[in-house]
This record gives sequence, C-alpha cells and structure tokens, in this order.
Amino acid sequence: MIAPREVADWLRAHDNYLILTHRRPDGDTLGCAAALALLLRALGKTAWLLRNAEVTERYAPYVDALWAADDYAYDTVVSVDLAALSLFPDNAAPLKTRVDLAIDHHPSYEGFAAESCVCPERAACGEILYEVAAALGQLTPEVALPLYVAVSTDTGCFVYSNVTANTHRVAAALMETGIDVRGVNKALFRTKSQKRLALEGRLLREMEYFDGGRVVVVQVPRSLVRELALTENDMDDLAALGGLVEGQDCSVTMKEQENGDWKISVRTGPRVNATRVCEKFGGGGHKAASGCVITGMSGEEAKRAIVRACIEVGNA
Ligand SMILES: [Mn+2]
Repeated sequence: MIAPREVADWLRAHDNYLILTHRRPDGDTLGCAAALALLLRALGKTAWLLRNAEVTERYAPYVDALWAADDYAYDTVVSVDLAALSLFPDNAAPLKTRVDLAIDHHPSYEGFAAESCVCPERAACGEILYEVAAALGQLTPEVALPLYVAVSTDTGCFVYSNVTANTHRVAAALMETGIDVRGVNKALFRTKSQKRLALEGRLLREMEYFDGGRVVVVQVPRSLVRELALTENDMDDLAALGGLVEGQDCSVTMKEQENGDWKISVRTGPRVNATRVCEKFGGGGHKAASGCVITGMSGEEAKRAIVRACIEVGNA
C-alpha cells in the first residue's frame, strides 16, 4: 500500500498509461480518470482512458477526447475508483490481472492491483487524486475541473454523510484555480430534464409506505421505462428519491431489468442494516447502502419479499 505522495513518485517513474474506470461509471471514476490523464500529459507522459461503453451524456464531455485507440500500446495500467473485479467493464476483463496501480477510496477494495493507494477515509477518489496532483505541482484548472466533478458528485454536492472537512478543503483548493464551479453545479445539481421530472413526478405519486412509514418503496417497471422512453441518464441516482421522505429510515428502489429481474437498492438509517437485508437475496454492500437482484418474481412478489426482509432486519 502506498500513500498519495508516493503515488506522485510512482507516476513520474512510469509512462504510456492506460486508465481504467468502473462499470456504470459515475462522476468520481470519470473525473479522476480525466484528471489523471491530463496531469500525466502535463508531465510529458502519454496517457489515455480505456473506452467505457456505459458513459452517460451527463459525463461524456469530460472524457470524450481522452479515449484510447483500439491499438494503443500501453505499458502501465492504473485504475481509479474501481473496487472490485466484478466492476471491471466487459472490455477491461483481460486487464483484471494486469493492473499496475489501483487508486481507490472504497473500504471493500479487493486488492487486485500490483500496487495500491486506498484511502477509505476519503469521501471521493477525487480527494486522493487532488493530493497527487498537488504533490506533482499539477493543480491546473484543466486538472481541477474534472476533480471538482469527482468530489462534488460523490458527495451529492457536499451533503451526503460521507463528506468531511477535508472534502471542503479540497473543494476550496480546486475553486481557487479559477474553474467554473457555478457552471458545473448548475449543470450537475440544479438541472433536470423534462423526462426526469416527469419520472420523479410519477414515482413520487406511486411511492408506497410500509411499517408505519419507516419503509418506503419506489418501483420502476420496464413498462414505465418504455412509456417515458427513459435512458440510463434519466434514471441516474434514483435511489436517493425515497430517502427524502420524512419519517422513513429504509428506502427501497426496485428497477425491473430487461430480462424481468428486479434490481434492488436499499438505503437505510442506523436502525436497519442494509447489508443484512440484501444478504437474504444474495446481495451485499455497506450498512447504509446495499443492493441485490431478485429473480423469478413479479414486481408485487418481489416488493413483498423485500419489505418483509426490511421489517425483519429492522426488528431484529
Ligand atoms: Mn467514488
């Protein structure tokens, strides 16, 4: 395990970088990858990102110019915000045993890389990359902008429970480079498409309450996805919706997959251990945020099963 300052030396000593992001890429993995590529280039290195087919239009502008050509001959593979082998995108599968350095902040990081820099106390991987960029004297506006995207999105614009004083110190240093923070905040946190608002309207109307209002269920069936012609981008971070309801401490979001499976996301307060709930269905995650997949059940059956599990775990 190496510290962010040692990552700076490590990066100076290597070249011809290929940078990996995780499946269903978020602002943190993409912002970190973009920032790392740009700071390496400023050091005179060659650096490209392995194409990630699941990038949504929300984050495409930050990475579109940085994709590696299919025949790019890399020497050094670095992953960012990538905690598990199951989170390697399909085209990165051959690289599972070939990652030279992993930079991550997930406590569940699986240790797949030859060298690792993991800081679980950081709210965003972007906070680690900030330290690396600063140590290398590369905190330019070009590097700071994607890092601001990384740190702000992973903390829900600095309001999630993971946020720390360090998060704010990093954000302040990034702002001081003169980047357009207002533009990013408006685009990423204060703008919703008409489709997204129509979806939220429907879900808020149809939300169901159980266990005296302590358990909330939001269901997104395929029929609704078709009716509103929703893209993955429209459905980004839907799991946060149920968590807004006063009095609930167990919010369940159910998304029907194309094959009829139900992908379940559970967000909880201290009373309910979300990992215990999702373990009952072969899933897992963190105490306050876990997931699982329920197969072979109708929406109604799956809902009853997951609500029962939430009530059982909450009462245990
Ligand atoms: Mn992250």
